[in-house]
Amino acid sequence: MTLEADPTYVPKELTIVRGACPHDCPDTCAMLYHVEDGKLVDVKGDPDHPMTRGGLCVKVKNFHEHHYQSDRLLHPMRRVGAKGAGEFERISWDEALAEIKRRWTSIIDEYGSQAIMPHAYLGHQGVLNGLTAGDAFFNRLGSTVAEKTYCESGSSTAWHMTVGGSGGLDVESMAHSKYIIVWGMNMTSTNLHGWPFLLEARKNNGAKIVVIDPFRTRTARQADWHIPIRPGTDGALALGMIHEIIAQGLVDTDYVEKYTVGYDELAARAANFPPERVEEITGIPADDVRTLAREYATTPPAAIRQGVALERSRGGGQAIRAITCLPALIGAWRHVGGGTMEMPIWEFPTKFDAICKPEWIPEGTRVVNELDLGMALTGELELDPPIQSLFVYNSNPVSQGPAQEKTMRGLMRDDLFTVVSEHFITDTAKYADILLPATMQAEQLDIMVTWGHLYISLNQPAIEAPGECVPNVELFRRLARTMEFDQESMAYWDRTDREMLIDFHDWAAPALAGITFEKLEEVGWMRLNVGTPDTRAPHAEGNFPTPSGKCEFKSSLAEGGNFVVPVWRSMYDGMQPGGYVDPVPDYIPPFESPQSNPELAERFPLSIISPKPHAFLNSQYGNAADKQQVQGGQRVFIHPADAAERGIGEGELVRVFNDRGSFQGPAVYESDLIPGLVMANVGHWQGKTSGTTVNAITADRHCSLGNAGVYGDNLVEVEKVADQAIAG
Ligand SMILES: Nc1nc2c(c(=O)[nH]1)N[C@H]1C(S)=C(S)[C@@H](COP(=O)(O)OP(=O)(O)OC[C@H]3O[C@@H](n4cnc5c(=O)[nH]c(N)nc54)[C@H](O)[C@@H]3O)O[C@H]1N2
Ligand SMILES: Nc1nc2c(c(=O)[nH]1)N[C@H]1C(S)=C(S)[C@@H](COP(=O)(O)OP(=O)(O)OC[C@H]3O[C@@H](n4cnc5c(=O)[nH]c(N)nc54)[C@H](O)[C@@H]3O)O[C@H]1N2
Ligand code: SF4
Ligand SMILES: [Mo]
Repeated sequence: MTLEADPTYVPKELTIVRGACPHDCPDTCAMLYHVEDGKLVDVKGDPDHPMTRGGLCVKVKNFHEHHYQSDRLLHPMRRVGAKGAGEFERISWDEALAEIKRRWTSIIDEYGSQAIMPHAYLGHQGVLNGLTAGDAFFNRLGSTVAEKTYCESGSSTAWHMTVGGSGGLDVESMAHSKYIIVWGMNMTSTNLHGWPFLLEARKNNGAKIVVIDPFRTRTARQADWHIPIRPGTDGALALGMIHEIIAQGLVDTDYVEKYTVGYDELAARAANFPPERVEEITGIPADDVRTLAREYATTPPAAIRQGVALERSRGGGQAIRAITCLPALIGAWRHVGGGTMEMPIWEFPTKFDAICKPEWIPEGTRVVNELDLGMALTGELELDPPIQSLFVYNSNPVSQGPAQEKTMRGLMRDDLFTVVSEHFITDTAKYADILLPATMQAEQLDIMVTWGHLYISLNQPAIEAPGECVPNVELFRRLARTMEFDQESMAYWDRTDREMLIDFHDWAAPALAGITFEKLEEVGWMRLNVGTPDTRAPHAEGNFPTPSGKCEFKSSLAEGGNFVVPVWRSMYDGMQPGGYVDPVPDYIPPFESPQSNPELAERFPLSIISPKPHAFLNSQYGNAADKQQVQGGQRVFIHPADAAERGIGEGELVRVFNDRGSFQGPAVYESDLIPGLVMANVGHWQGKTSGTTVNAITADRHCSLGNAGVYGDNLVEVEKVADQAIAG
């Protein structure tokens, strides 16, 4: 039988709409939404985008299915069961908004508006729906100001102190590098689209790729040299390298003289870190420290890619200061492909004050750090007035914040009115009194800036929002109307999304020369006007945007006390003066490690790190069956020697614990870890575990710079669960 064309068949019309990935990921991929009859049928990476190169990651490659996931929240809901039980009934938007207004009005009457606290991070990274939407609303409402230091605050503070608001090295320029250090970053999982430039450098220039990481990750396995390091000791290694660069006469004295300040102080500090001492602290053989310093200083162009993991222990910020000094010391910035990359977001001329309206914050309003949420809700942090209402959006603090069990206890409070705007009923959303449904990226308009490359992208809506989902910006527009803000403030909200996006960028800035909103509507994404990857050497002749105009080995921002770094206003606005900060980089030992806290290590002898999951984006996609299959469950990776010492067999259920809490998972023998170190990925959902996840053991304290969290600075003990059961 021959198959004949069906004459009644009408081919569906395929529309392609340009979009951009919304996630808190340095790659910010350019996307092509494929739409058929109003349905999103496929999402592809844009093959023409120099970073995306047509590919999306394992998390997002079936992004269209994510939009239609059956457990998606589509309507406003009200809690009907006990707090945390996850039982809700559908209500209308009008009912939800009226309930919020009623509860907030009574809280404001009784306690004042500061009894309301927002909690948001970068669940969405867009200018409108990530950075913007809530800050202006809550500033106008007069709520407690929530300080957002989940990520990059330590790094950004250190970066600004050293090289100012510079974009630094372009990841694409790393194709020209000859020596590349990937420091505390698992690029093949977390910066997938940056990695090919390193491979190109290896292929074309014979570049050597070095990875510094306590775990032999999938990235480290592909490197030419993996240097295992004890967590939280990178500052000592960087100072050891500085020591050796000076000792071996490898300083670029001309560059240092012309374009840096504080060399003598830095040299004096580094004198305390001879390789033998560095070995004691870091566990890296002294000869390796010497070799690393020599190779790095003598193989131009030399590049350092810094990961966020560096900031997650007590001295993380100072370590990043020391690392960020290295390129100026050897004149690496002279070359295309030389220098260091942290995050280039500072190149984007986004008008943060116009977005967040810091001038709306009533004078004297208090600041509460989001990482202190558990303490704030349980009264451990003495707050007057106490937090009576929490409004969560773009974040999942039960999963991603520290001190998980404390946060859960706080959220159980009967007198706490909790509202959560979400895509799904997450570990945090379970505790909501009111749930509000949010749109996903193919359903909304936004401009995506990024912290991993130099392209600005426009995400255009490709499909209608399902159910009653609204973009965050619309959520706050509705709330502003509900709370009956005055006319002047309503002028902010009465603009269309498009008008806001136009107002929120400085289109006259040199970086946006030749770029207009209309052009972005046409082409989707454009490279900022900051030089091409093949020619860009932003600090070949200094030009550091610091107070001195030089790379500051000795930081002028840290001199004179009252230390506030004016970094990214929307994220770190309200950053408290952090007391004394050493203006010269130093090694500050971790709060918790066997070396720095032997007493604690008697009870909890193992260090733990909880890096990013390969198949989830923080906790997002942790509820998708196909992603769970790739990622596996909440497992506990432990060195075979540490497991043997505890009588733990491979695959046996273990409990990881300290004084703050515990979580469980099967043990996986992992000889690619340094002995004494346990690893468990963050991002798993509690419903898929024994009820808690890795952040149950994380301390709710802050690093010494930028109020960053201490996700990489915790001690634990591990035991077999069976033993526990027998014991009682
Ligand atoms: N697949 C995936 N990609 C992501 C994310 C995700 O959840 N999943 N999250 C995104 C976000 S929000 C961020 S911030 C970035 C973060 O991306 P990365 O900077 O890569 O952060 P991590 O994965 O936490 O840690 C990277 C590596 O640092 C190592 N490490 C831990 N502690 C230390 C230390 O003290 N010193 C050194 N030298 N190394 C250490 C870990 O073993 C890990 O291999 O990734 C983004 N990309
Ligand atoms: N142990 C450990 N903990 C960590 C880290 C670690 O490495 N280890 N990393 C830290 C880092 S670097 C980061 S950045 C933080 C991340 O912390 P979070 O930003 O809280 O991480 P996500 O899990 O991505 O949660 C974002 C939530 O926002 C929701 N969301 C997404 N888009 C929208 C939207 O448009 N509107 C609304 N209303 N909601 C939306 C998502 O569904 C998701 O539940 O976690 C930190 N926590
Ligand atoms: S999560 Fe990152 S790598 Fe994956 S599609 Fe989005 S931007 Fe690209
Ligand atoms: Mo992050």
